[in-house]
Amino acid sequence: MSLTAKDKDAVKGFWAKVGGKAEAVGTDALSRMLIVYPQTKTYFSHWKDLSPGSAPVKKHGKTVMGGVADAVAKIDDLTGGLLNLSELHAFTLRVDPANFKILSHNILVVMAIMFPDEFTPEVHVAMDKFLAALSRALAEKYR
Ligand code: HNI
Repeated sequence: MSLTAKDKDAVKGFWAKVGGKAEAVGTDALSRMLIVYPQTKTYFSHWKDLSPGSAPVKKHGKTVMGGVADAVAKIDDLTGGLLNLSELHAFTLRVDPANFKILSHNILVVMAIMFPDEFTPEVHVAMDKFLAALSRALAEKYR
């Protein structure tokens, strides 16, 4: 189900409001993923401390949301725009693409908690579709 112009506007409008807190969102979403889906820890075993809010989790939470911000900027061509990131996750990191949906789910949960007023049902469906399209673009090189 592709993103409509209305979805894209909703994503960009919401991101303009919350983008400044991307590091906090990323840190909480990553912390939740590692706790709620402990199998994802295997990809980060080289980190010293995987506990919620730890330095590596904070740093990577910011990195991941930098990737999301990049995807918002490339919302009209996610597959092309995220090609390098897809290659990195597929070939170098060998991340099972099922995990993209898992992290996306946690990002939605955190956004709903942190921005109750801005996270309207319309924004919810647009962000859900956007993160699904982002996950699909990241899974592109697995085919
Ligand atoms: Ni992901 C590195 C973005 C999902 C495991 N990841 C990155 C980087 C970005 C990024 C950006 C840094 C690339 C670089 O160094 O140039 N990752 C994203 C985005 C999503 C995502 C936008 C989906 C919303 N990554 C995942 C998932 C996992 C994952 C679901 C595993 C469960 N990513 C990694 C690992 C690294 C990584 C591992 C390298 C971390 C490190 O220590 O360098």
